[in-house]
Amino acid sequence: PFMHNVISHPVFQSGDAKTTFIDNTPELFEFPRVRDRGNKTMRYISEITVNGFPGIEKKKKPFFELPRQAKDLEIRTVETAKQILDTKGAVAVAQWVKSQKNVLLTDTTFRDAHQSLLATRVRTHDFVNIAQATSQALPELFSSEMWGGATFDVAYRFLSEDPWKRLKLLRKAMPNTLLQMLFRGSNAVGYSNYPDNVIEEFIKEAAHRGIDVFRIFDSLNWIPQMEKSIQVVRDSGKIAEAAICYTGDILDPARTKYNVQYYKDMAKALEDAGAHIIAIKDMAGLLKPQAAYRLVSELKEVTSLPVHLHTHDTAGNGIITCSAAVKAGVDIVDVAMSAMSGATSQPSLSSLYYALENAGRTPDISLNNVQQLNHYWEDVRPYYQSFENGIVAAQTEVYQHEMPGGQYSNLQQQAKAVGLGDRWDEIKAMYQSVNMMFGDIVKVTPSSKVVGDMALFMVQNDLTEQDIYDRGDELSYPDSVISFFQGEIGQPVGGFPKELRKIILQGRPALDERPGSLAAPVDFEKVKSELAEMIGFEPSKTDILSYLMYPQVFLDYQKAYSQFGDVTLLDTPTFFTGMRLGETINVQIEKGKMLIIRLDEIGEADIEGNRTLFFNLNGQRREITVKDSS
Ligand code: 3PY
Ligand code: ZN
Repeated sequence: PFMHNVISHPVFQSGDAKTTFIDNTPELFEFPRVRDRGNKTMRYISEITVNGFPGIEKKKKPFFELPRQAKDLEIRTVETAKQILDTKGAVAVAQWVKSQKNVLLTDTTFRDAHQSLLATRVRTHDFVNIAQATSQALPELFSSEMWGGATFDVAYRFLSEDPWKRLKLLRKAMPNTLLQMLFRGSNAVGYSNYPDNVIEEFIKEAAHRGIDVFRIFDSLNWIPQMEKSIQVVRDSGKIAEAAICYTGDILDPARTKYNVQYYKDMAKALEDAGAHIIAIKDMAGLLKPQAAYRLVSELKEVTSLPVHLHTHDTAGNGIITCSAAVKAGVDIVDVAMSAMSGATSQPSLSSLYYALENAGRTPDISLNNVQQLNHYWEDVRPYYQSFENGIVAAQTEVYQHEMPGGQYSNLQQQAKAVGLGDRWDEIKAMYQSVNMMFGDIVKVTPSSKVVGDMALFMVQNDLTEQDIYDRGDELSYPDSVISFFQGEIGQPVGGFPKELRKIILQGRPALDERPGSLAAPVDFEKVKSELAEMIGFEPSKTDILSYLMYPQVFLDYQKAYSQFGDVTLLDTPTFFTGMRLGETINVQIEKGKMLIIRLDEIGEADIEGNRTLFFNLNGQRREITVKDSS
């Protein structure tokens, strides 16, 4: 047994403690550090145990078995797309994709699937536990989509996680898989426009830290807002996948704005802008099977680039849409593990496999391995039950309202929050009308939020379209709506409706140029010192970038981190529901270092509402007092 106290160490007492003393006797500093981490972790657990997890109904911690791990995987040795990128570059990957006879797959389980089903709440902990097995089990995948979109914001805001750390851990666990992110063009991973140098630094840093494929889109399909991103991705030696956002219905003669020709022209323009791959980004799941066949066939005629299809299964037709696209020659399709698929998510990987069996172009994968991985997700999904969006069946109504999968449940929550929960059908109908009022625009983050905010605003204030034209210049509109009409997220296809723009802007200035071209570049050194001042340590490049995207969210994350430490180490049931009386949990804080925590007693609340929780931490009794805010 060593002494825990530095002051009582003989070398220290002899007055001979030089700076090497610390290096030579690290164990003296180890104990307080472990104890400090233990205290922070127990403080977090106490908060959650007593007050519940913010934003969800407090409930008793359910009993869960450990998730089944993938077993008896068939190990296949193939040259992976990642190896081709690393040895031969992005153009070689695109050529390799084109030379495949069978359709390739992107697995969206780590990003869009949970964004669309579970409000983006799946934690790094649960990805890391299956990442290596996924990479080994499915070497034939084109890529794993695991970053970007809403994952960035939600990680900091709701999960107390640093998304860059997720990237680091997944990169390490999946060395031979292309890692793919969704990038919102000039909105990066945020909701507003950023100066060009922020876009540039963000992409470079993400590429440096392991992103291989950047799926770049603009929420209004405005190519000038995608060009910079495409160029920087190319310059970083990574794969620039430029997306066409699909809206409307190319086979509906009444919807002429977004016809096949429109999408073909856009594909050609993206190819000219330097894309390596063209994505069809069907974010709401509007692409019906016959339309998919026609669109893919015609795109393949005008572009020499591979075509990658992304759709959502909201209307229940996802597998048929993908099959039709495969028949028409699509090169890659997005699918998810079946336990994380269907409804607002992507179609199921294994279902698509069986749908294509013996039809030619069947994906080259081990279905046994897919099923093994799926066991894990069957067991993990119930951890997130509180975040399920409630859409358990197909909804063909999406063909009318056109709301993206990720927005549906969000807007529903927003509606409930302002007391309009019982007027949801009206809100959906209003969403559709607002889209037409705005000139039929592409709806995806952030433009979809503009339409949603306006629809809520109109229902809340019992306004009709006519009311807006009659007395709209006296109303105060949601900020997102004003900023859209000011041109701050870009120019919609065909321009703004002039009269409505005038009514809503009420004399405010408006842009018709690209906002990013006018924004002053960010002075990174200056931001660095400002941020250092606020957080009390020198921020890393990734900290600075995150702070630039989400200033308050990032600062709140830092504050929570200094209070509770690294809560990503907790298992998910404990993270969301705390501990049961008498329960023991293990928290691996480092290789070979474990916190063994038992909750022995929860004291009564005192008159100020404080409760003391009695724990046993690695054999020692500890007390934590928290305020019961019930
Ligand atoms: C996002 O931007 O988060 C999306 O998933 C858009 O579909
Ligand atoms: Zn999507």
